[in-house]
Amino acid sequence: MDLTALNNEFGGEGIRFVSGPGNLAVAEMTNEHGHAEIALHGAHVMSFAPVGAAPVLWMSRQSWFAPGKPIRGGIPVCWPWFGAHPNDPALPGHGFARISEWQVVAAGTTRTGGSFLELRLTEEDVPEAYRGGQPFELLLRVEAAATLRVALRIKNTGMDKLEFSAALHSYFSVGEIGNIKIAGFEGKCYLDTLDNSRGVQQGTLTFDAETDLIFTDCGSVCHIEDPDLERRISVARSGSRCAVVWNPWIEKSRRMPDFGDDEYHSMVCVEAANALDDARSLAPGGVHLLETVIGIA
Ligand code: TA6
Repeated sequence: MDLTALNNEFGGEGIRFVSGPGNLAVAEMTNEHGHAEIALHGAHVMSFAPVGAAPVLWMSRQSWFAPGKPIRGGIPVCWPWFGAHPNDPALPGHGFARISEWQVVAAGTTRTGGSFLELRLTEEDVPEAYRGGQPFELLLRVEAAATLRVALRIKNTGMDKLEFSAALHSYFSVGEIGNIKIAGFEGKCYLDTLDNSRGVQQGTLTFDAETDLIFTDCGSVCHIEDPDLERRISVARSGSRCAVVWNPWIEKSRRMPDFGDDEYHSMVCVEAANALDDARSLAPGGVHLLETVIGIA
């Protein structure tokens, strides 16, 4: 659907569809509480900020904005697998949902004056190379106000079980990675994916090297304490028993073409995930909801 048709059908108070980076179709949501931008490509939340606040989500200045390519930053939707495909490394990392073109199905204002957008993906919308799996329906609902709510609804529309892992892979903007602390994982078990070791988090989480931890059964809220930006970002999850915390640090940043060499200083990922033992299986007709709610305290 072109921008004129999108604006005619779904545009309105606080919501308009514009041509964004790479000429991607982007929904701009603006209301008295906050602002957010969502690309239809990948149903990708690209930015969010409460009114009067600095951007909460991080975006690489080297991100791709192109068909078939994932956007580096914001909130990638990782589905139907998290990380590398379990059997075929040639398949795209973190699944095909974030490199597919989603359809707008609803948009408007919420009862409290926020804005919402709903996007849908089914197997017909998936790039040809990645079709052939179980039938499914994904609905992503984004609500932007003073907080940002992102809810991924996964439905098994087929006749066999639908198995998947997933994540809402949120990138947060921070003043300096070496100065932040993340509270909320104290005493929680994790898998360190860098060496496949297991451990228990001692105290708040701090950063002085590449960090890629999957907390396997942790609480539903954590806080990013940022002394440089003088703020505390809350990250709440539901429909997820595991959270992923990632910063690539120097060497991995240099290996990623869509990630500036020095950009690791200004970001951290805290992801609502269904990964490892929290991967899910839906019976025919079954539904799962994976959600994250982000705010500034
Ligand atoms: O969520 C952490 C992680 O799985 C890291 O291992 C790293 O690969 C990151 O995701 C980014 O993955 P991407 O495929 O977007 O480069």
